[in-house]
Amino acid sequence: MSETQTIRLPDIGDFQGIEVIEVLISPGDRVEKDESIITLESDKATMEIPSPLTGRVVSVAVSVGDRISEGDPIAEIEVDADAEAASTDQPSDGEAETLAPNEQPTEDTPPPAPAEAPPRTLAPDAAAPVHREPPVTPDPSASSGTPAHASPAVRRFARELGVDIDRVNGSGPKGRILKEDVQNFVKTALASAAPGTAAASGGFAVPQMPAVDFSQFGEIETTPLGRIKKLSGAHLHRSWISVPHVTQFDEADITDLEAFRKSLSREAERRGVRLTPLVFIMKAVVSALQTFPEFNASLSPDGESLILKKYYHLGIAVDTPNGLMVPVIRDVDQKGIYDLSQELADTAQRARDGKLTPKDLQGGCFSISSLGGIGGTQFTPIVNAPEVAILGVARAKMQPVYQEDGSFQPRLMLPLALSYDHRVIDGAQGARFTHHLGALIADLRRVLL
Ligand code: CAO
Repeated sequence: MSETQTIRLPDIGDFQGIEVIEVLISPGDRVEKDESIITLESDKATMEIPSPLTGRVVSVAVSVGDRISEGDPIAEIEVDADAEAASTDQPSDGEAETLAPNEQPTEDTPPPAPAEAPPRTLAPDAAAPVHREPPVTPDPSASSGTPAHASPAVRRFARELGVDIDRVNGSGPKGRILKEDVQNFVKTALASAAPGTAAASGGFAVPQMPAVDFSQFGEIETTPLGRIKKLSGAHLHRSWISVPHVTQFDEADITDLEAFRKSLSREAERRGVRLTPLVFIMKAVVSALQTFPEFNASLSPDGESLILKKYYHLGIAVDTPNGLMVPVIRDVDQKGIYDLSQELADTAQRARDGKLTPKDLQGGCFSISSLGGIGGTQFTPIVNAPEVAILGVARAKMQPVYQEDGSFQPRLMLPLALSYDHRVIDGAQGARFTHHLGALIADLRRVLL
């Protein structure tokens, strides 16, 4: 049996009276769970709101131009009984769980993540201008020179076609770029470019991977990528091709730090937390960022200036069953080791349970990706743009280290890999930062200096 339920606007962070710029459903439409139903736009971010339900749209309570806030009704849905039962049994993807209709968000039932809200799976900051697309364009001369005004759906459509949205002229209200504008752009580009000359643009095009029928070589099984994997994949790809990366390697002698950490284990146990090297590294990173402020910064969208941040929010890469997520631990400079451990453990658990909210994923200044608990000697992390640097931490290993008296001592050495945006950070600064960080980790008393 089906029943009618109301979809309301979930908690989407610090937004009130946010404008509806697109209504993607009409009465009579069928809508699937997680499918976008409306697009909202503030002066800082554009986001799609997904349906928490599968069913038929009975009525739509909002129109383009309306301003809505958390809890306002969006639509009435006649819910499919089967789909509802299925979705109760099997939460989709494991990402932020969806709200039951008419239910207010609570700590245990977090709101759905807006469809385009960055999972900060190495994700763009929702507080920053909406996506900067990779420079794939058939006609750079067509650039309007101003940031594109388009909904996430249109941006996604453009991205799928390899179109740089900033080059498309919008014909919608206030110059908004519509899907038809992207289609016309592609038609014009195809008509004007000679066959096989994607580089007729003067920009560069990523050559298409040829489609291969793998089944001709043996048995295969095709499984769709989850939403988090798709979002993080797009963000990683964008960062990879738009940020000129350099990775600087170094190591820190953590023999003394490890002894200190072990000396605190009883106290940590008493407080109900588990101390790992990561929280000490976080404190050392903040100290290094204070010494090297250009690492705690982002390039302005026009690439003309550097925005230095006076707060210290660190993104921490978390391995979840649904893919990589990078929740943000705020004000690391103001928190002690035990509080940080507790917050890190809680945040990592919520990430793994798919209970992070968009707010948990925003505002990072610098990221740390620690694979030390898993293994490996080194790796090259991808900068979490619009941040300008990321620290990779691999597994510490006991090694014979040469001493000035000619002897070798067994020391516990921690491999560090700092990837940075070479547009902002010079190689010498990268080496200085990494060396300084290594010295801080080796002797945390230096953090006090
Ligand atoms: N060297 C040696 N041992 C380490 C270590 C290191 N660098 N880092 C952690 N360990 C140890 C810990 O001390 C712990 O052992 P004990 O329980 O005996 O103390 C064990 O490894 C497991 O640690 P952990 O991984 O559970 O905890 P953490 O605080 O180090 O990391 C978190 C937390 C959430 C970052 C981690 O669990 C995680 O998800 N890492 C994956 C990040 C990732 O996927 N990165 C790739 C992104 S692509 O660039």
